Amino acid sequence: MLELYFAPGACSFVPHVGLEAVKAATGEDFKPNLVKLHKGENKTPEYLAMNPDAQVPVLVVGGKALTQIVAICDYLDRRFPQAGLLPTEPWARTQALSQLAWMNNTVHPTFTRWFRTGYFAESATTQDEVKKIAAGQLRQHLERIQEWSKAAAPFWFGARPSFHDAYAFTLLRWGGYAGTDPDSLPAYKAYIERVMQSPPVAAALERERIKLDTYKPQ
Ligand SMILES: N[C@@H](CCC(=O)N[C@@H](CS)C(=O)NCC(=O)O)C(=O)O
Repeated sequence: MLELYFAPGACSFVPHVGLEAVKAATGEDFKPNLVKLHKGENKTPEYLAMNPDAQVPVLVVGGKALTQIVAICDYLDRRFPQAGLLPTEPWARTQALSQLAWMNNTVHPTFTRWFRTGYFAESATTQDEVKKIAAGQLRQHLERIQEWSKAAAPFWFGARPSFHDAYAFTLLRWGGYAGTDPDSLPAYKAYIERVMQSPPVAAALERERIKLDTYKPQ
């Protein structure tokens, strides 16, 4: 059976939703393994043997570990084409991977600067600057996602929710911590409210016990 190592509210939500969509479309079940990051469960020798970067997600397939969201999503889509997770036409599929890679390698690391500022600067003054710059960049990234979300009908790729919808939810939720009020991005928020109601996303939200309730004015 497929296994997913995930942490509530983390980026592992993206393959988590993908696996729920696969289960709904094909009946293929998965074992969810909760990793408590705050307790260092991602730093044990056993975990580091699966992912030396000490990160979630990890997908285990037949005893072998697969890391990196973009690769995990590509694998799930190729293995379960009947789930319709990504477009099949070559150009549309590659564009979809381009958007997913951008969320993963550009937006996501900007949040890392906000959440884990201590990795990037030592003094409190410099950390404040790093956070302020990251928060401004995040806002711009979220505005770009809002523009894309206006084409969602009702989801990113049409009728069925997929990885991009899950990442869009995760990034808007994280934006709340960094001072972006979801109400200030009304089209994005309305789209995410639809996404949250879809059965695969609702199942993953329930398992992770998370909501879109993180906003704190800075
Ligand atoms: N590029 C990686 C990013 C993974 C990542 O940043 N994971 C974070 C959670 S969102 C993590 O596990 N961080 C470990 C920690 O915070 O200790 C991927 O696509 O899998």
